Amino acid sequence: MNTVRDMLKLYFVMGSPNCTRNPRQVLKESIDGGVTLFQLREKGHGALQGEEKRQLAKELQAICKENNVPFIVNDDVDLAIELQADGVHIGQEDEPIDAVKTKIGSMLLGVSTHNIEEALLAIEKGADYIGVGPMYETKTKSDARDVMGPLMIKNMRSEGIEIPIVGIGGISLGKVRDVMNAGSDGVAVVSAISLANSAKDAAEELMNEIRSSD
Ligand code: TZP
Ligand code: MG
Repeated sequence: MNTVRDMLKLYFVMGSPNCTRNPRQVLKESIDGGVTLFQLREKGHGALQGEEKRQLAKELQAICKENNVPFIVNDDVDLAIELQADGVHIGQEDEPIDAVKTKIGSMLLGVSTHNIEEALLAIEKGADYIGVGPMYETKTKSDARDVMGPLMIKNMRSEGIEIPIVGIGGISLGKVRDVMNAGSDGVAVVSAISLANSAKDAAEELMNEIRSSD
């Protein structure tokens, strides 16, 4: 069984609006390239809803299962429970962390955080890992907070925060090492994989940079 830290190494976050081709194919290729964790984040312009979203979620979950990659659902706690996903990821604007924790029981809980206070609260309320970002400028999330850079992760570690951390936001090849060296356990990316000509090559190249940061 992989630890949460292992799973966070190369965390691919994606929904159909982030892809220019079939998200099932993009996911499969990315896993072939070494993705260690997948989050369905079906959000933004053109995002599927209702039954269409449920169907996509089931198909992507099946691809994850076949390839032993844990499957996380963004925001939609009810869908995560219905599908018995491996986990849920929530932000500061979603349901309170402790309420979600109670609902999901032993499923993994990830929480997006932007400062030390939010990180400490997430830990207190039972998060299994935290996302920290945006590390860099991103076009993917229209309501992203101000860029904080890898320094925020370094500061969290200096404050004694030991929970598994994944940096997110604008991370692409060449930026991975700084995020890892700041104390991150991995990198979470959307467009660096979802919009690459080859999701497999993109994931492989990112993984090489992650490995060389150790
Ligand atoms: N949360 C903070 S930034 C971001 C999310 C979901 C989007 C990251 O997308 P990209 O394409 O990797 O910059
Ligand atoms: Mg959210």
